[in-house]
Amino acid sequence: MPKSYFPEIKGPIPFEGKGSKNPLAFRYYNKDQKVGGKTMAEHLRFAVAYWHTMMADGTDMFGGASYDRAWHAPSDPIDRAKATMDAAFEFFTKLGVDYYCFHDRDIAPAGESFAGSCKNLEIMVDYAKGLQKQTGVKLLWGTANLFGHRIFTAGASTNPDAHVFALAAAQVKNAMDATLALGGENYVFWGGREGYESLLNTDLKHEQEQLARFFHMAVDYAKSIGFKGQFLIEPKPCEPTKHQYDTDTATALAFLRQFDLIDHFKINVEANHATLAKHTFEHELTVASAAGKLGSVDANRGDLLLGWDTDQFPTDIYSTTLAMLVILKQNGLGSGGLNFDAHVRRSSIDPVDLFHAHIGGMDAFARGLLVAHRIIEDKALSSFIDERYVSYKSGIGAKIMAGQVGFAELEKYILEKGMPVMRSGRLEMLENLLNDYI
Ligand code: XLS
Ligand code: CA
Ligand code: CA
Repeated sequence: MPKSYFPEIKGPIPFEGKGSKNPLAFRYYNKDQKVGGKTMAEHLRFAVAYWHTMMADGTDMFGGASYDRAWHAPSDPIDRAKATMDAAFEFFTKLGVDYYCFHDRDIAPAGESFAGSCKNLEIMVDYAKGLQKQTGVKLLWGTANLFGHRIFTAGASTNPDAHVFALAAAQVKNAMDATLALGGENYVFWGGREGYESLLNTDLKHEQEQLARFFHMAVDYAKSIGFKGQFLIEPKPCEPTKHQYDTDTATALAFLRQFDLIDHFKINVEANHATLAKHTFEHELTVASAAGKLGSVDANRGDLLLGWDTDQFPTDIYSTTLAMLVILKQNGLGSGGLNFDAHVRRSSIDPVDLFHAHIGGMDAFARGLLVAHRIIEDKALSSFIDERYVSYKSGIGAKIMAGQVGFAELEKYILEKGMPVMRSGRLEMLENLLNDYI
């Protein structure tokens, strides 16, 4: 029997339904239950974020580690990485999720040299391969940590020093190799420190061109190794830099279009990054989806009273319902999924808290899925919205949309028909309706 890191959890976490009093059971997430044409597992494609769940130790700005993780005990870095991975796969299977996500430096420790880091990554990729095979758990996405090492303080691909750009490229090359080797279904680029503190020392135009070069190299390299996974950009407005280049979805899409990268990328929307950008989560999802570019989701939430990236587990049914409305409307996330980029609080020191946190997040999204599915089936919102835009379906509206009239014709129309009549947006009524469904 291999060592167990969660002996109190016999696993897999059961579905017990709404009335259950068992805190270690699902009330809504019932993996194989069909909602419309797909099972809940197929709709939601949950993933565990390795960096938070396995690597975090409770450290914050004001103090050091608060959790003792048995899997961090071995003193040799590779032994520690292997123990951590054993614990990770035990956690994935006991929880009952099909996917996980990692940065290169989460699964493998940095070495003394770049070559040493690559070697460590290779060792851990082999180890992960074995555990994936044993458990059936798959890699949703891989990425590279281009922000932790101090050499990346002034950015990775947007660094003013081309030597640092080269290091970042070499690291991403290896992280992509690792993602390919593990059958990763996507590869994520979050901006890390790709932004700036001050224009006093920054050539913004040059840095954006560097970033575009980097992405083109990534596209070329993926092609050369036969990586068919989806590339995703994850916008964030700030933190760690004051201004990040991939500020929000609209900005990232404009960047991709400007630099002829749009065909190669979709967006990974994170809820907490949306609110940091002063958008709602559903706004960011909708902007990405409207462009046909919603690829995946980092499922978490911020705290409205704290202005930073708190990465808490999602528990708000309104938010998950509104998110699932967007996701269902575009018929799912394709190769993407719902990655819990979230950590338990500094005071949640026990390994079992990791189960409570994920169970809550999974139930919140399962419930959001069920509610959103009913709203869509009943056309509860869409019939109102369709009616609101009905004037574009015929007459002058149809001509506007078909490009058959211009300003001169519309002036003539107004002179003939007179002033339009105002209509209520019925927001309060719709809010009540949403509450009825929830
Ligand atoms: C940080 C980001 C990061 C990405 C992956 O704020 O959320 O964790 O998801 O690099
Ligand atoms: Ca994220
Ligand atoms: Ca975050």
